[in-house]
Amino acid sequence: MFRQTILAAFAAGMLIHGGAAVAQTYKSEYRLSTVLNTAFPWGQAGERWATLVREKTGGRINIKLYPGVSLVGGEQTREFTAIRQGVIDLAVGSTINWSPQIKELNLFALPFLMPDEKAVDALIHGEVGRELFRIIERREVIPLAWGENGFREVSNSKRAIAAPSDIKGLKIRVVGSPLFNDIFTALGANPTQMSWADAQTALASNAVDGQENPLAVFFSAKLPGIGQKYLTLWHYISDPLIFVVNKDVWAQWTPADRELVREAALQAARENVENVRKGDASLLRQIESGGTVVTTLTDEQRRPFIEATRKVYEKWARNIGADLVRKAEAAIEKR
Ligand code: X2X
Repeated sequence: MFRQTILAAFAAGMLIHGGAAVAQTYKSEYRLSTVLNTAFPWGQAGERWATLVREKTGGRINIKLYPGVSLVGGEQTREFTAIRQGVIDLAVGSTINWSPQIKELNLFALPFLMPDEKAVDALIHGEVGRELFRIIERREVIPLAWGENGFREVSNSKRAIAAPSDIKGLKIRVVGSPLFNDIFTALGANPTQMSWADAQTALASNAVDGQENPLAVFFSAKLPGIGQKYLTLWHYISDPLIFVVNKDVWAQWTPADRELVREAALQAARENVENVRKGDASLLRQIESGGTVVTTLTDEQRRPFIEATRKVYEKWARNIGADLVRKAEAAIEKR
């Protein structure tokens, strides 16, 4: 009899809390926000998460992808606030876009902090990553997994960049917190903040000369086709993605379903990081064979860029929190 009641309650979309049946219906659709669509690893990661959740929950949790940050009219730096407010149920979001609300996420944009993938892993899979998740959770958003947009390389339509003097005077599109303005100003460039949607128009009309984004974005957004002829691999920052859920949505799900959503996020994130990393070599070949002039900085050539942005690094390290930055530096040192 009791068993039947439980089954009937589930069938009616009711959940059992502490033995008492409460009428609680899952939403028919949960809205997942990303900036990029499924032509990019980022959008694919969101889609994969949605698919895995649907499979694992037998369709109880139905997630739909809203790329182009369309739920906030393309204003990617307002995404985190919209997640808190419940306009967005889930997101796979960039640390860059959420750093205006969570200053600690600027950590990943400290110029030349992370020289390689191992350094990224030392942060996201270590104590620093756990601390950042606690900070996000205190802001009432539930973080589940770390993915990757990738190392951001600089491109422009005017000339090859091999030294800070080459970047002088170039109009460079940036997004995120004022940290990016500070970096490019210190290098003598002319940074201008705008959304990704506006950036593509601005690049196509030559309103700006250049931009910075990972190889997969540069390639799949077809930036060479709109005049971005010069690409410099300088690995100045890497941009992790974070898989999150709005906290009221999270609370609404049964503990068992929450675990399934978490597992799905971890799996989708792991696959996303693998895809981004193993895709880079072949992307680079395609970019080069398409006629883009690629400049790969040697360690020696990176040094003047590091020196030119050192004061910006120190200023923002204080802003982010000296303790957290020291912890990150130590973890990278030990990698
Ligand atoms: O706007 C960008 O450059 C992008 C797509 O990489 C981010 O959302 C941070």
